[in-house]
Amino acid sequence: MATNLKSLSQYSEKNIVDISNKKFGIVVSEWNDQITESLFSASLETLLKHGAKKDNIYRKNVPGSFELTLGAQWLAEIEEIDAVICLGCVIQGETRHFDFICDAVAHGITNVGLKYNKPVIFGVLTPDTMQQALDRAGGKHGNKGDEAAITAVKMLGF
Ligand code: DLZ
Repeated sequence: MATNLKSLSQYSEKNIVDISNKKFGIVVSEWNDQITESLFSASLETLLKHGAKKDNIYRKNVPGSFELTLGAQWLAEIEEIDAVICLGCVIQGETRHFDFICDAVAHGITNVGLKYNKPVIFGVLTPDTMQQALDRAGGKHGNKGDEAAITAVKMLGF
């Protein structure tokens, strides 16, 4: 993705662009799928609402959030794909698994975006409890899948 240099007179505060011809990859972790399916539905709905075409949206499932990085790489390396959204949910447990997975996926996703020079969005919930996850997957704190999609759209406006 080449950066589209805009002067101040062309600047739009909301940074929303025409995405009708943009292609999106969405990587969905199957772990905690009650949550990640809800994140996916919200992401999809938001992309469609902003003008993306269903035929331009590609979904890949991975077993857990740890695998989101490689899934993101497989989609990001496809030249036609403009942005990748990674959706997962890692719930704090009693093991150190949580820290390893969260650190790995945060760094991994960042690196994929830098390597392919495309937006690769971190739509991963890292709550302490399932209730907190539900609150952020269509509950009282909204839906982070929607926010992840908006972030992708905004980044395409740069
Ligand atoms: C192993 C594991 C655990 C304990 N917890 C979660 C979780 O809360 N959320 C999640 O997305 N994945 C979890 N996983 C699976 C790992 O992400 C990964 O799939 C395995 O460690 C295999 O690499």
